[in-house]
Amino acid sequence: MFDKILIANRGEIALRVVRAAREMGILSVAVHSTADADAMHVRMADEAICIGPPPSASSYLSFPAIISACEITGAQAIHPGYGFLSENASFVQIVEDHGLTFIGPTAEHIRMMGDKITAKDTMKALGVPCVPGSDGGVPTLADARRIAAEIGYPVIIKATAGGGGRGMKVARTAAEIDTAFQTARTEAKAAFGNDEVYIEKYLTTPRHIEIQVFGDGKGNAVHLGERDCSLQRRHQKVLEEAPGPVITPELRARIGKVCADAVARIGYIGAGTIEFLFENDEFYFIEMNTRLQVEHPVTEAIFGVDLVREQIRVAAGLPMSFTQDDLTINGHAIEVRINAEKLPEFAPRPGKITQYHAPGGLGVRMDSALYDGYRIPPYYDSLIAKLIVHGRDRPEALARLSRALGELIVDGVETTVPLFHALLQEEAIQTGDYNIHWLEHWLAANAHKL
Ligand code: MV4
Repeated sequence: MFDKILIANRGEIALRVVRAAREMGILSVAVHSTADADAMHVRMADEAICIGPPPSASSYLSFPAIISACEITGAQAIHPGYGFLSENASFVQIVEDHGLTFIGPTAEHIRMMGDKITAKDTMKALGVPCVPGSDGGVPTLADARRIAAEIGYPVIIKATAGGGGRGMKVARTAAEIDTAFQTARTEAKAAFGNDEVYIEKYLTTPRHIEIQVFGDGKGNAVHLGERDCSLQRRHQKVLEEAPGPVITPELRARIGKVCADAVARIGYIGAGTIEFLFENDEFYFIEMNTRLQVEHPVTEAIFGVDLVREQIRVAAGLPMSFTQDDLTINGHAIEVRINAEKLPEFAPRPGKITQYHAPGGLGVRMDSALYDGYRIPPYYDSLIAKLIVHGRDRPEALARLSRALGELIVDGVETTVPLFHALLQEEAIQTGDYNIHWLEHWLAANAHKL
């Protein structure tokens, strides 16, 4: 096992990794930009090193600064958290070239899943159900017209280098295909330097269901059920829950086994998420994320596992500490993302926290790097806390979320907390009857109340 690891991240996720490392008897090194000298992750880690000025490109994304910080401190491995360098295959290669260990998948697997056409081809070949669509890339407008007509409208054109909602265009009828195709290609070229696109049947009212998988890199893998992340605004998740309100044990076991078998076959190591659209009781693969996700705590809550601990174990060559048979679901968990943003525009509002009180009690987990007097810098993501509640069932989790939100005090900046108080009043939230469009529609009608 490692003696010391470096955390190439900031905020709540850096703190999350510090905590796992400490429980494992592993020393942690925080890195920080000059804007984060007073950050909680810096205070809580065993050591800290400044790696550059505020812009991420010069600090949290700087390969030389981070590799040097490992060499100076003697850290043997790097945990990337999420975002930043977590899905950067070139970084993984450089880490390994320096005799260090990347706590995450191989460069090869990151590259494979980063190219969405390759990811889909791979998953399809492994028996994972995919959205009907083009067989690989669609090079010309003539191909696009022909394939769209074959699939049937509406269709969606996606950039192979995109993902997470970037570089997509819907064509509802044949009259829209020319513009959708050309715009998608032009935007993909400008955004990613790669204009290759593919076409899928556009599913009109699916849910976003993602399966948590975990591999040991030696051909063994498990699944840890699903998360329903359908409540999104502009491709940003707002609330996530596990298990999914409409996923039966039979559906879970079936898709879970398909996913675990697929990642076992490719020799995947560490945490991964296989994203699906779910409509009319069918799963359709869209993308795989080769990182620990923001919403991992809801899975941890219902399975009683520490996913970061497992990431560190398998990176060190140890086996996972559980088998599929050990994994059973206990109750229901919900996470809400608390952002320093002004409603109803969701406009970032950095500033000084004048009063902070975290909720607590049974079934409440607050993942946050906030403290009284903290100054939220303007350079980074506006996520300042994740409130995760766990109950014996979904109604109990909802009641606990309401109670915990009532205890929370964050003064000095505006936050997304009022959104969650309002959402908890909605029948669709209480019953779990929502899809990927529900929140945008609700906001269009209810923004004035926020
Ligand atoms: C789709 C889709 C409908 N049909 N693909 C958006 C993010 C990216 N991961 C995939 N996305 C979508 N792909 C087909 N074939 C609708 C979306 C989509 C969406 C997906 C998940 C959560 C929220 C969403 C909001 C708008 C569109």
